[in-house]
Amino acid sequence: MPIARDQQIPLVDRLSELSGGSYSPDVRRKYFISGPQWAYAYEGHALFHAPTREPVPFEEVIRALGEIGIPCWATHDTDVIPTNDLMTDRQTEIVARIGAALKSNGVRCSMVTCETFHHPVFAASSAAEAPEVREYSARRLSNVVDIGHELGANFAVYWPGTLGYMIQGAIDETQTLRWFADGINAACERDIIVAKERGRDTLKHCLEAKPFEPVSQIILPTSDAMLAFISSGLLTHPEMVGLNPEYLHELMWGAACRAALARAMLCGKLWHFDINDGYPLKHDVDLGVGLVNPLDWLNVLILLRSHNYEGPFNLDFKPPRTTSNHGVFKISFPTAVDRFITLWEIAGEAIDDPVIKQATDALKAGGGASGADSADDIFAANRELLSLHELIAHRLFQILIGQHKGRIFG
Ligand code: 3MF
Ligand code: MG
Ligand code: MG
Repeated sequence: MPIARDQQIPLVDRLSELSGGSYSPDVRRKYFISGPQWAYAYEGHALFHAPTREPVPFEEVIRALGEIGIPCWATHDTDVIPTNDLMTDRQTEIVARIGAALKSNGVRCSMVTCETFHHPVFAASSAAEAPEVREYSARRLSNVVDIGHELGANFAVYWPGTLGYMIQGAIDETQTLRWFADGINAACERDIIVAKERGRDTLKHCLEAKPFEPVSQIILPTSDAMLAFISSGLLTHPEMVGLNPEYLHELMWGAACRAALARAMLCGKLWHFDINDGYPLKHDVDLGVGLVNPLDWLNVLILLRSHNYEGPFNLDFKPPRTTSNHGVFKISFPTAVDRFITLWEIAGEAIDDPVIKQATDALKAGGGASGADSADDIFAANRELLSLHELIAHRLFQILIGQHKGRIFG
């Protein structure tokens, strides 16, 4: 039987209730989760897609985050301020309105980011050959630092989506990287001045890599490339610059995201993390966290919990194109948060699991071979222990689906 239009929202609400397992807003607020303006307000548009949803102004996004229990909000400058109003009195007015909306909904601005990919001024990237484009970029980046301090943010993120090309040969990559560094340096230098004036800490400036899309070749395609860039000597304040890896961006080039995060952590640069889901070696589908790779996600969170990652988890996903504005509010955002919290808590259980603990300890203890120079003796002494790797993997699966608590199918 067709579901009449006026019955559809009640049906969605009833089935959401029935599905259960959701956390209260107060519980959700205990986690360092941010909801980006652009994710909540995503209208369903893309290269081959016209919008399917209504625009959502920041007042409504911030109100919804407050009601759902997402404690932080993040934004690009142009998500909330029209390009031609940036750096004018209009910007001051809008930022004041944002501050008031955050305050009245009990939401905090954790991160600001400069949009350097959508407006045609950035058609040749923020580090284009034309000097006036680069001067404008430096002003925009510095302006975002000002907005960040005004709104109380602690992080600034930079995704250089157009720093590259469709067709190679026309630009010299080494030159482009030097110019890109000039922009980041301008932001850091501005930050040092503003932070001092306001008696605040400087922001954490986080670089976000993506292997391709919108341009086919991005010059800084992976988190590892970003790490090399940070330590290249081109930055005047490398200590102020770290990473914002995105789960799917690493998967897009075929990485083990967990290993990419481990490398960033070892460099002391894992500061901010965009969370979502999708498929390896495909485009940036930005699905909600845990919907495709829950076991991989569990493993990622085990790593982060084991190493006391304390940065934000930014819900950089796109509510599916067919979802209504009500669906974004009622299903997309709350369920993404709840899957994240569930996986985070399960990760805690896995870390404390006695089977995994004993297996890991045994692997580290080794078999105690006596002949230190004999490959055969060492191999023989350890022969049975390596089976524990697969047992650990099975145990993680059991913990993920609750089988360690006795759930079996008859
Ligand atoms: C693109 C992204 C971006 C960045 C954002 C923050 C629109 O794939 O992931 O989201 O996260 O620009 O700098
Ligand atoms: Mg992102
Ligand atoms: Mg993405």
